[in-house]
Amino acid sequence: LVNLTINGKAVSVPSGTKILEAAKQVGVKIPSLCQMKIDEIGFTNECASCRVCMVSAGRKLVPACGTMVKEGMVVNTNTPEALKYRKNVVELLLSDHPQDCYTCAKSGKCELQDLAADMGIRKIRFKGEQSTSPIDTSSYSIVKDNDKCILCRRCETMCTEVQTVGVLSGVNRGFNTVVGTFFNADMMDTECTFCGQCVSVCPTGALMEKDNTKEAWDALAQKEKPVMVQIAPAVRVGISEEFGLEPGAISTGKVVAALKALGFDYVFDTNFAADLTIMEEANEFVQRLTKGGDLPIMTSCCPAWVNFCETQYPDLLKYLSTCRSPQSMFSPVARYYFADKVLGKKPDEVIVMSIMPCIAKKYEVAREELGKDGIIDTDLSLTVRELARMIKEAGIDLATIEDAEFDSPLGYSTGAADIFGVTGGVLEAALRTAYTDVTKNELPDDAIEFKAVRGFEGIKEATVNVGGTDVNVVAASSLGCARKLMDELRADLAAGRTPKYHIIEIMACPGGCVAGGGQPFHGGDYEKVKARGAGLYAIDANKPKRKSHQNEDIKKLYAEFLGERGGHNAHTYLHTHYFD
Ligand code: HC0
Ligand code: SF4
Repeated sequence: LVNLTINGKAVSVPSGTKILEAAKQVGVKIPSLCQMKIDEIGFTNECASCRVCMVSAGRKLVPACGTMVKEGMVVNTNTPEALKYRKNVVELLLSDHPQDCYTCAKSGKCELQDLAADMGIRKIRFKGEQSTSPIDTSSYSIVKDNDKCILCRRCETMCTEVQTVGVLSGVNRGFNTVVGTFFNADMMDTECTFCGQCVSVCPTGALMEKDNTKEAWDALAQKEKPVMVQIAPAVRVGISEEFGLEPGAISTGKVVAALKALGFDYVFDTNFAADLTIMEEANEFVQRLTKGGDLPIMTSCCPAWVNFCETQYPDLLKYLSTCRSPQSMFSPVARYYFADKVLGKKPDEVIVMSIMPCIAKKYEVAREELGKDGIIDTDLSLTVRELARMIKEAGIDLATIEDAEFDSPLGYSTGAADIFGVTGGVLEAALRTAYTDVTKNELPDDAIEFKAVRGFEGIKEATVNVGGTDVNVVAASSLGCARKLMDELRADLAAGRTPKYHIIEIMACPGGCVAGGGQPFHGGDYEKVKARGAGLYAIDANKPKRKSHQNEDIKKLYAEFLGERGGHNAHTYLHTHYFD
């Protein structure tokens, strides 16, 4: 251990520790903009580029994020020199930053704004040249505004090291440096998967979701067409933080009530369609298993993972389940079944929206194949953050609003559906039903929790005996972890080996949808993400029914509309195909 003092407090830390980390151990917070470390997901951004964390070490000023502790070191974070240096750095950053905090999408959540406020900066002393780049609005999901970029490189580290996609990187030199794309292509023309993890770690408004709240307000203002909305599993535990509730607090009834108060005519649950996804996906797996089909089967509900597979592993697309995601199963059921049967409306006489913890879902809903006869299935997909803004704009306090119930029949779900929102959950839900499909028996209540695929490790595997067959399963979250599994699968196939797994679940965001790119910003605090996951497991544990095949409304839907599992209608409305 190395012994040093920080602001007069003695601390002992392993050698190799940086001053900034050591300071945390004695409760000393050193401001920083570029530094962010999330051990759980292997994300470390310590490029020491912003110089906001300068502290006095002996007679020198050093960047705390990039300087290792030394035996006997005396660190002082608040000498006059350090305070002045740090303030100057922020003032210089502000001198080349658009002065539009009032109207910036990140206002109130911006780390640069917070820092300027904490440092008591009251005017921009330096007037200099301003960088100007066009704002990239080319995609359905992301708005990239380089003028707001402070070159912290968190997005680059996320995209390159954790997600292994490599879309974003620093280009040019000196004042002309920007975080750009290959040949400065528009985001829509890159291999971006729209996972949104770069947005999740951006400290400013340089990377944001595309804001579709105006279209949502317009839809609510018109009176001709009823507006239906579905909310994803991870929304109910994510949104709580936006309203001052504890991370992971379960706000299901409150979100429903807030959506009704906003004027949505029917509030339904994506979870209903998650149960439906399990019915189709478990059936597809059992068919492939028993009839010699392509194994492993890979889950297809995460749209960023589907984008990744299409661009990076087109040779493996046949292993993807043909099941649409729950979002994209829900919408045709609402449009072609509920609208007709309950409302007596034609498919184009209703509006179907979704609230998702995800920005890739905005891209998913724009896919032409997820529609019929020129009518797109899902009209609009909003993130949790956009919904929170709408709720605040309407003056509704989610924290105190009285709970309301989902509308019926597309509002009922089993516990299996809730856990979709956390890594390993889809796999666990599928096993609960696949077991019954194969053995015709029910898993006993004390055996339905597959603990081996729970938790926040990037790759979790298990072997489950299903009716005498050992089924090898694996769940991966983050595209970097997905890449490991895909490279392994490719190598096995090339060598003529039997692939190792029967079922592969992939979620692009590390931790699953609870860490989605459309969730409230976690600011690097992964405990929040874990709390959201725990919230979903708690909902599952407290539901009376916890297996998708026990959902009576789903059985009714098959009887009245879909016919057989995996049958003709199911294929028309619930399955899809992919593009290389
Ligand atoms: Fe997810 Fe989903 S679980 S991708 O993470 O499968 O976004 O929450 O809605 O569609 O259900 C996100 C979350 C969903 C879908 C579901 C799946
Ligand atoms: Fe990379 Fe994901 Fe950001 Fe696209 S959305 S640039 S893939 S981190």
